[in-house]
Amino acid sequence: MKRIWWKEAVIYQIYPRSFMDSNGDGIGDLKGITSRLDYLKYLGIDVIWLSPVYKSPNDDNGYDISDYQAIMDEFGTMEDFDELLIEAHKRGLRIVMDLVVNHTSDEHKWFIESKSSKENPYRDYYIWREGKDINTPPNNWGSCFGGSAWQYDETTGMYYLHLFSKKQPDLNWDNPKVRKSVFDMMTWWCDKGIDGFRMDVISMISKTAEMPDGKVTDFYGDYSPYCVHGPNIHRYLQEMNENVLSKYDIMTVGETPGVTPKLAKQYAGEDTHELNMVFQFELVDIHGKYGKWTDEKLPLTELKKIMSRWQTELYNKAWNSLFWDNHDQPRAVSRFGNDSPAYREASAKMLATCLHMMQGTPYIYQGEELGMTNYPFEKLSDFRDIESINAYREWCESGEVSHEIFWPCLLFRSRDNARTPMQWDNSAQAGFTTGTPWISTNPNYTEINAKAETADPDSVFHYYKKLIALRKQNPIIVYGKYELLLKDSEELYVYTRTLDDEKLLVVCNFSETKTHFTIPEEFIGKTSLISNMENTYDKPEIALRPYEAFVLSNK
Ligand code: TEU
Ligand code: CA
Repeated sequence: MKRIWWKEAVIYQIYPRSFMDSNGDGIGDLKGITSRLDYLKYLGIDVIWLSPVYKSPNDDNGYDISDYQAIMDEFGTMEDFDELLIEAHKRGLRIVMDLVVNHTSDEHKWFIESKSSKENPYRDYYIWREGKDINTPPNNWGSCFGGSAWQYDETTGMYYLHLFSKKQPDLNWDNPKVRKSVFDMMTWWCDKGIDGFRMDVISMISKTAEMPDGKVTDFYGDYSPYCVHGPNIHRYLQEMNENVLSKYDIMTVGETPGVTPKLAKQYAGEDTHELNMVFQFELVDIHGKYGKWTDEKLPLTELKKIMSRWQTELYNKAWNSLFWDNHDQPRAVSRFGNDSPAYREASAKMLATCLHMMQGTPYIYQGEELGMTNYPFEKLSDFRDIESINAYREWCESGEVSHEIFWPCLLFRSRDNARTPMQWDNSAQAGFTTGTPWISTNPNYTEINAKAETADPDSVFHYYKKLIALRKQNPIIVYGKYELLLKDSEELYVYTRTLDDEKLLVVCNFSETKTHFTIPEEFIGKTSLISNMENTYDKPEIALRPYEAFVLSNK
């Protein structure tokens, strides 16, 4: 079979603001990342996905870009970036940039021009509409970060669309000049030698021409039928592929909220000439009474159904990306495992086994390889994330929901759980900074840190290192066919991978209870690839301990 580097890679996501601070200002930076490349090389990852490092006023921590071809002041200089790229390539590590082109910052020169007058050549770089009347936006759509999705602008007396914060005006992709400006910028980065793009909310760049009111879900109307998977989305991505992507040996992964396996086969089909893979959100974008703000855990049978549908429906047609968390999600071990002292390590290793034995490219979010946990926020001023702060204000301070009900949901789902400083060692501020960090360090850094774990062969870190090595040694893990077993079990996640006459059995106990399992005959007494607890697996009947996980081969 044709071997492709991004299908065999393990990708590590860095959120630069929280990864490593080299100059004591409490904010992570590019030189800090360069200083930690050997750690990443030792872990065994192949590709770094760098969350945005471009110039930005940081209304949404870099996802509001004011200059795509300059580096954010707090993160350093373009020379620092060039050094990072050279040092990464020296170590055989690739760097994938975060492409945020559904919107820019309102401080981008394009928007400053666009809002200055209706006749400005950049006017149609953005989406301007007349209000229904002076105080009423063009429709009832709500922004992801609270409030209306429309901002009134005095200068020209019109509203502009912002699906995220009002400092993130949406670009008008129907304007060919916008597409050309974006493609030129992408070419500039590819010519610098980067290795690909993660494309922020790329499923949202094509909107319908008509923009009617949406169905009211909480405070505002839902924009998604008109702004997600829009009429020209595939044409624009094919145009991007033809003008830029196809000219370089790079990888692309689309962040596509709302994507289904059927749509993914178009976005990331083997021969659709769009993207290489997409992130699906069926597993993480669980919604309850207050939108995403819920502390409900997904039943295991539901999780298995979602994961299995993606594994089977994309097989040989498109490529999966595999993740438990990222900079927008709570910490995996707190959400899908058990972060109590008794079970944190075992459940972190179990989750890693479950994900890294699947078909697709696995993504590790910074600190996940250490088993880092959610943060114990105590008050609203502990938060930094615009989404979390606005949500508390919109739901709680409005009187809609009591603090007692909303606070546990905020604690459980806030993106800030993933944005506390990377825990390097047990020195002050976990070795992340010599200054005061921009967001508090999790107090459990004294036990959970890279220095302690790289020195402990039984640590979560070394378990991830083993899994990454297994993927390189066993093509069946990359290319084998997936099949779910025991679909109705609420405790065990059991599946097989098959490639030619080789077969793997993956068994994960997602529960805190001892659970009986019968090992199929063909695996008894053969090879145990990896397990997170001492066991022999040489007889059919076993009782799995809480969060026990193992992988057997039929060879
Ligand atoms: O996130 C897109 C997105 O859908 C977010 O609303 C995310 O799913 C949600 O916050 C999870 O609760 C991307 C980036 O990953 C995110 O950091 C940015 O804030 C957002 O786009 C706007 O650029
Ligand atoms: Ca710094």
